[in-house]
Amino acid sequence: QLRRAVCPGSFDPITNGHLDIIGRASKLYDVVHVAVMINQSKQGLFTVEERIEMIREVTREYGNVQVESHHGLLVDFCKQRDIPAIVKGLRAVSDFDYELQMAQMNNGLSGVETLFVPTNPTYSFLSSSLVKEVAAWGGDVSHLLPPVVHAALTRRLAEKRL
Ligand code: COD
Repeated sequence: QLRRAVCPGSFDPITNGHLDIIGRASKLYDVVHVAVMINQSKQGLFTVEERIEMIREVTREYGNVQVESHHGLLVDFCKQRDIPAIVKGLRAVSDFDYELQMAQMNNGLSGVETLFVPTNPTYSFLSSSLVKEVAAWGGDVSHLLPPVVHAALTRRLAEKRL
């Protein structure tokens, strides 16, 4: 039986911080599912399809990463695929409060476990929303994103300015 885990998120867009966690999870599990969770109340900068395409491209080299979207509860995504573990990155104590709540709720709902991986300190301040804000004001974020994602972000922000 293959050992599976899921890395869930919005990934709007995927950053080097996300990628670091996915890459580390891919060494610990046979298959890592990346779940792009659909949140209809949040309008993304990228469509879910675009996010999935970018994640596929930057995780291809790992060889054991499967990328899908999901509309609904994360525990249902896990149940449908027989995934017993959620892997999350923890950036700072501030993440812990909410992450602990979600981990306990998810465990109570279905028994799924959550494992926390400490963020690589290089990326402890990094979030998709900060990257978008800094890039929108012309700041250099090229060291925080995979090159294809940085190119896509630059293009999308230029389109929005037109
Ligand atoms: N370094 C390391 N890890 C990072 C970094 C970084 N710099 N940035 C993000 N991460 C990791 C974190 O583990 C984070 O949780 C994950 O990547 C995803 O980050 P985002 O910002 O893309 O996604 P979020 O925080 O919007 O994701 C929240 C979920 C979509 C996972 C959550 O809302 C969810 O599970 N929703 C589904 C509905 C559901 O089941 N709700 C009930 C939950 S109890």
